Amino acid sequence: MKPNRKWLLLFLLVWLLLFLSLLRHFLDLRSSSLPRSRSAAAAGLTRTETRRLASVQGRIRTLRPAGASESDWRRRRNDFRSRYEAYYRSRSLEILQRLWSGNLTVGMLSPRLQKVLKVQLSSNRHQVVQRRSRGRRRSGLQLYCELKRRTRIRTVDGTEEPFSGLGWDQLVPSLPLQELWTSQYQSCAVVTSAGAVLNSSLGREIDSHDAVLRFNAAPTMGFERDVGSKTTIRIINSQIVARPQHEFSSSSLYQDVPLLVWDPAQYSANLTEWFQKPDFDLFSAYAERRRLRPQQPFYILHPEFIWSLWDLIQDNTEDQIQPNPPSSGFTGILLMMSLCREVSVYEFIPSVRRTDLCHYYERYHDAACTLGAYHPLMYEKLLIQRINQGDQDQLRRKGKVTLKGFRTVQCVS
Ligand code: NCC
Repeated sequence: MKPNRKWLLLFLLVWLLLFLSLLRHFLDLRSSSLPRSRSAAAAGLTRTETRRLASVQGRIRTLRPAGASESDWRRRRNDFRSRYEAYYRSRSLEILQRLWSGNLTVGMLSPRLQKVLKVQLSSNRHQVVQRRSRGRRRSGLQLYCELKRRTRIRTVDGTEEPFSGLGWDQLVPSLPLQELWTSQYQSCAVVTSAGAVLNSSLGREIDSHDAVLRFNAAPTMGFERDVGSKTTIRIINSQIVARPQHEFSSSSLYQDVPLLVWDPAQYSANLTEWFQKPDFDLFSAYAERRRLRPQQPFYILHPEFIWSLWDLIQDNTEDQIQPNPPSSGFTGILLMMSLCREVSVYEFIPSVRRTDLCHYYERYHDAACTLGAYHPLMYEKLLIQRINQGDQDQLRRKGKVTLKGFRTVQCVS
């Protein structure tokens, strides 16, 4: 190559680099001059960036906007997140005290807090037929009796279409879930997966119960001091069986223990419609596990049961609740109240250890895990608070609620 051509090429390259860096600078300026929401503006984020951050119900996984360098974006994202979290923390004691005393409604939360808690009231993806609350606030005993009257645990038993046509009456366990344990348990523990369980040293107390219920991917190994090691039954949602990252077929979490899986059908769907379009495909993994391990008691909650619990929560709440199924936690508490004489629930209603750490077993922070987001979680917690038989000290210090099993209290109808 001639020396002149070489210089020309070098010159063009320098100009190209200069042009690109000017373009990047220009884009940065443009995005920062767009209108912003107040809190996002404080954190230096555009509205699009804010929406991106707030849109994901689970982990805050976001795309870096064009023009922002990785480190710059990460810095701004963390800044935004910590401002939101700081705001939540500054209000969380007040929220907690209201929850402990049962005096909390969504209306009491500022729009900003509702946003932090990602309260989802607007979308109705399960086509729930909304109902008006009767507006009558029942006493603790009346509420307990209403829960007792309306909690009829139901699992898919293979006798209804399409399952009967598929021979599922032979596939599901021959013993109904309610008859799995011959005698009724005296005392049971429900251990939520909340981050606040960490450093609780509750493990020994939890293990002293006759039966312990755990949820989803919550492990005991490595956390024995805080959560104990006994697991009598595990409730899992359909994401656990359907999403590869949970390794349902190989993980020891889901073996050698009775399992109860649930999946939200559309509110008014029949079983055939649900079978054709579940939220996450639980059916193939279920059938496979039943064939491979027929000895493992494994049940599918009937979707009508799930929605009957939603009706129950709505009928006893003055606010309009999220049109989404109750959390595994609420379902689990009612299950154990049907099976046990006394139920201790840990960190469903948060203790003084409250934290925005979502789960005790992973480093992921999101205040919405405890009170908001998809499930009508806050309302579930308020109902459980109303029937708590334990004292305030146990609630505040241990996050422990004590409930009487359904068979121990006589209700006059
Ligand atoms: O988080 P999750 O719940 O598995 O927790 C089990 C139950 O513990 C109670 N909980 C949990 C965390 C927290 N900070 N406070 C709490 O009170 C709740 O009662 C909760 O039900 C579920 O209910 O099945 C849920 O499952 C997760 C997720 O699918 C599984 O963990 C599998 O990864 C859902 N999160 C997402 O889908 C992102 C969660 O909404 C409900």
